[in-house]
Amino acid sequence: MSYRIGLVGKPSVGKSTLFNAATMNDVPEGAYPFTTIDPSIGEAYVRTPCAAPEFDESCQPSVGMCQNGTRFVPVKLVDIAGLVPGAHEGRGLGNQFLTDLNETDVLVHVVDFSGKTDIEGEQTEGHDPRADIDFLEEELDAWYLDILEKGVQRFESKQLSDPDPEDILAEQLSAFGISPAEIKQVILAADLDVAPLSWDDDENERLARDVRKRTKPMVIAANKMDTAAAQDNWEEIATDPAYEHLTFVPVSAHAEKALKNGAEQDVIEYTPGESSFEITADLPAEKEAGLEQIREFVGEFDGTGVQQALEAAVFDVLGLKAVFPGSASGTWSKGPFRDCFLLPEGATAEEFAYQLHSDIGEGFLHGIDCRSDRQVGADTVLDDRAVVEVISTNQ
Ligand SMILES: Nc1nc2c(ncn2[C@@H]2O[C@H](COP(=O)(O)OP(=O)(O)OP(=O)(O)O)[C@@H](O)[C@H]2O)c(=O)[nH]1
Ligand SMILES: [Mg+2]
Repeated sequence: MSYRIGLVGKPSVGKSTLFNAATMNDVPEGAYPFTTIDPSIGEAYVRTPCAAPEFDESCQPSVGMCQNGTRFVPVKLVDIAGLVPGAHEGRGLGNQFLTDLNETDVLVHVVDFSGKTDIEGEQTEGHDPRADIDFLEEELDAWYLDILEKGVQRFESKQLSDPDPEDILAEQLSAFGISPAEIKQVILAADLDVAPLSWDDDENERLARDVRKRTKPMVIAANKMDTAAAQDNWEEIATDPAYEHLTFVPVSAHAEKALKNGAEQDVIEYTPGESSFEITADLPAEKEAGLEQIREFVGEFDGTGVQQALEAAVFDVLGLKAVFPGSASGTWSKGPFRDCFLLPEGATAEEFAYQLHSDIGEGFLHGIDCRSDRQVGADTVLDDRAVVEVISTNQ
């Protein structure tokens, strides 16, 4: 399966610009709200150091690519329509937005840190980006709460059949992809009584928020950081203790787009995500000056932030790890290090085998950690960047 990262945020923050820069697509970008109506889905990548050089191999990726020893593993990126306050009641593009959101595993909340767009995405000056961060969380929570409350009502109407509350709630919240066991964990972690009918409004709200945080983990992409106003806001907000629960990444989607364009036109050499690039052609003075400005920016912020935001979402917040199928003996039927899989946090050797193929999983005998040549059992939790050969009766 391919993981899906959703780009969310109010209109005009730069979601489509970031989407285009990351995927090199051509979705319309515009300085007016609701430029994007249908979500666009594209292929983006997250980086991990390739394991092939450690084994003196040169890799041949079956998907994605490898540049200078950096593996680019594909993920799906979804450019979702702008969200305005009241969307859960149908404002703006309302429910359309919420349906698109359901299909994502993790969110990158793109926030216009320049403060030059108001809460509805119209041009203004001096808007506090904190209002946007708050509103998006509140909007998502309100939407979860609506659905949770319907679940509680259904539970109430089924009292005669004495159902387990977590079963009814998980069914009601099924669009969010949460199992009865996970709901129960969230209820217990929130220190709530397991009987939904005893919950008051505050407790319902708390539970909705906890379920939202668990099913839609989020990174803040502080966009438009190429402007002075955004850098001032960054100083204040990224260190604000009120937002300790969030991961912030400074981003200039414009800079990434310019560098990708330059690389495509063969005037610069740039590996996405890096904090430097090389100009390889004679350029008009104006263009060169523009690139020099970007050079200063990527030097100071350690890249344009586009790759970094996607990677923070996938590795830091969602907790995925990259795992390479290996060969302990160094013999490869289809070429070395063709694949690199993203697996959920806590994935075991046996789960990895199932990911390769259900038959391989069913015949699982043991794994071999190719770095140490040691056997690993079915329940061994794999590390990030593990290189594992699976030994199975069905090979
Ligand atoms: N300075 C600066 N401007 C940016 C950056 N990214 C986007 N913009 C500008 O912000 C405006 C809105 O960009 P879009 O990508 O269309 O925004 P959106 O979030 O997709 O908007 P909707 O589709 O309406 O929800 C455009 O004028 C972009 O050129 C950036 O990194 N820096
Ligand atoms: Mg857009």
